[in-house]
Amino acid sequence: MTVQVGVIGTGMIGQEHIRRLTDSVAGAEVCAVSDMDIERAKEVASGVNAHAVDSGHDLICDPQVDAVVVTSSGPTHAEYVLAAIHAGKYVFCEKPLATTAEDCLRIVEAESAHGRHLVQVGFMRRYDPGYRAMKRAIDDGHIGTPLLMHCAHRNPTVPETYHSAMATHDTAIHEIDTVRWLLDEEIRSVQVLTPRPTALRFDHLTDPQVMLFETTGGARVDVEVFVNCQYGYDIRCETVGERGTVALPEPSQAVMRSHGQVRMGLHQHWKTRFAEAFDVEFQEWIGGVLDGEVTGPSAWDGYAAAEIGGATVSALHTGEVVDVPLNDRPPFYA
Ligand code: ISE
Repeated sequence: MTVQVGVIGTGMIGQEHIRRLTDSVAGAEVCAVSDMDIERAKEVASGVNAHAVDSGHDLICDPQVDAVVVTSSGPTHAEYVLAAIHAGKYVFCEKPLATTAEDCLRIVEAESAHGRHLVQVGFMRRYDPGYRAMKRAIDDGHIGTPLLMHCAHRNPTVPETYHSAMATHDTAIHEIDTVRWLLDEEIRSVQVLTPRPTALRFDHLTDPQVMLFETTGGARVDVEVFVNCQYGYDIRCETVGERGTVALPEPSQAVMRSHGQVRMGLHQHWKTRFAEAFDVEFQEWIGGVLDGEVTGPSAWDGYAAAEIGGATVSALHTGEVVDVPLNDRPPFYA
């Protein structure tokens, strides 16, 4: 059987996922797309033999659509995810699940009331081979109890529209999710340090930022977010345990030896650095839809990331240690 997928949002990431679902993922076909810009939707649709529909809500109700992918702008996510749940359709939503913790909770409540897991959030790092190997090493006890994690998230540059809170909601949200997933613990408090800013940034932006998280089990995590590092897209993570450490490998690139030097290229964009992770993520999601059981990052993970993100932005503004006001996890998401 082939899953007929409808994609809401045909911007950069929407087009990437449409291409991926068409060319790389087995068992899926994109049958419908929508966008605020209907001309763009028509153009993208014609490239993959799909049809363009007038709105995201029409796409969700389209009887041909089995499952929905939401890649429209963040503020529209909650209404589309809620509509998909009401229609009883599987929905893959790019991060963030919603722009407020309250809206994430509405989704959690709607899905729990529906009684079946329909929502998956696009935290693609859980599908990256390096992160997966790290998770296995931790779970298999190879480094003992994890005590510390050191992470860095560096982008070469960001546009002028990027502001200081986006360092959390748009960028560190990936580390927030991976820390919770790797350690299988919640983040209970956060503080943000702001070193001397880089001169190579727009004035309104605090960059770099260092986020210090404490988990419920007492592990400490530092996350450097530096979005004007100039030199490349560089993601680092090392977990320090009682008996050893485990770190992400250098993403595979050709190693050149010439002119008396050893050189290796660096990724410049998350699209290429995490291309394999995105492919695996969609293949597993489609497999889950076909099996009637999606197992990826849940609406609860989307809610937790939003709540921890909110506390992180408060910590940036106050300079204080801020406790994360996380609700208790309902058994439905155990
Ligand atoms: C972007 O939205 C992403 O999700 C990337 O992974 C991240 O590196 C980047 O900072 C974000 O803007």
